[in-house]
Amino acid sequence: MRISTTGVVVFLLAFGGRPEAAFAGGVKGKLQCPGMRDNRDAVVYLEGVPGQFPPAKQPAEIDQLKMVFTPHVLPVVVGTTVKFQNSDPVQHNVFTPSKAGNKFNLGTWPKGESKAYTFDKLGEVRLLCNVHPEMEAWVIVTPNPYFAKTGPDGSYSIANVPAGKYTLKVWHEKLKFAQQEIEVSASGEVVASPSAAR
Ligand SMILES: [Cu+2]
Repeated sequence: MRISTTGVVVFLLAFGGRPEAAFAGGVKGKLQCPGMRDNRDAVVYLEGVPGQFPPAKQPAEIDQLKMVFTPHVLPVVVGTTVKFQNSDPVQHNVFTPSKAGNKFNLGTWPKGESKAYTFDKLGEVRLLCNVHPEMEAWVIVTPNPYFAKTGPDGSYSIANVPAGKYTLKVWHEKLKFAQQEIEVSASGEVVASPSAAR
């Protein structure tokens, strides 16, 4: 069998350097969050993806700025360390009543300082500040990096998902969404837009 030079070049152009791209698809959709200001801050994630998913070496970060936790919702892979920064000229505290956060209380610290916590359990972790009761944020600890957060228009996109059958779940601080079974093929995109139960 003879393989033409042109054929090899075309093959390399198509698959060179990123062989995983040939065996992965994507999941995208658009969610509606009825009764909310807009459709942002829902976390869409996949359960049942086989494999080990080490957390990023760089910590994620949540800032306390102008009396607000930013971002308000932070999805992370289990094992990820999050650095809590205080950028305000007043003292802030960070604690959680949530089991998935082992009910930590990191203490209270001034502007320019930070403390870190490593999230080692799956689930939702509600963050509060005992100095300012109106401050609230959420860390959503997921089993793998196949998650996305919706933007104001409700759209999300999860890229480079290995082919397989998974359960697509949605977390939202106030709404419950139906979960959905999906099948991702080696290429191409699955569209999944589960709806919120009222
Ligand atoms: Cu505070």
